[in-house]
Amino acid sequence: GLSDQEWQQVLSIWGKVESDIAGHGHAVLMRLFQDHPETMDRFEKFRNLKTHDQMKGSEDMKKHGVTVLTQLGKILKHKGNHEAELKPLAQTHATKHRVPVKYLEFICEAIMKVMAEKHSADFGANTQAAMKKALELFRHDMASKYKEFGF
Ligand code: 89R
Repeated sequence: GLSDQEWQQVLSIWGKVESDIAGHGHAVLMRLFQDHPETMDRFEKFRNLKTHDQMKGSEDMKKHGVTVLTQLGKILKHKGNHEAELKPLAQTHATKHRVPVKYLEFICEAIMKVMAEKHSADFGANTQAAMKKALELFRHDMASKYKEFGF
């Protein structure tokens, strides 16, 4: 697990994400779809977006970015005691949306990249390492739940 200090670093930098959650969420999804276009096929509602400009102008993508990062923030604030939040999320993503664990790794990479771009001054080596650990814990526990759901 993470130390108290590591959680403090994670939640402190997350405060900066929350100052513009729509901007961050949109950037994360843009980054995910650009680096891994196959992930976009999971979304019926985004399949019509073909170009960079269409994605950039999509209010729907912005809205979904808020949904994803708000949920992730709720999970992070539980500092690892996130069973109650993770279970329903793992259930929909395993059994309904069929999102592979590998895709969770991709979005975590996208989150790290966006945070590094937007907050270079506050996202030093220690904070980056703490954030990476928190996202790894999230992915690890999602993967365990996936197994329980037979995915
Ligand atoms: C797909 C990661 C993630 C990844 C979808 C993916 C959308 C929170 C992918 C709709 C799809 C498809 C939907 C349905 C969806 O359903 O539980 O409206 N996700 C919905 O047609 C993540 C992560 C988080 C997260 C949520 C929440 C909802 C939702 C909340 C709505 C409620 C529900 C990890 C950071 C595939 C591209 C916290 C990815 F590949 F990136 F891992 N979701 N989602 N998602 Fe998804």
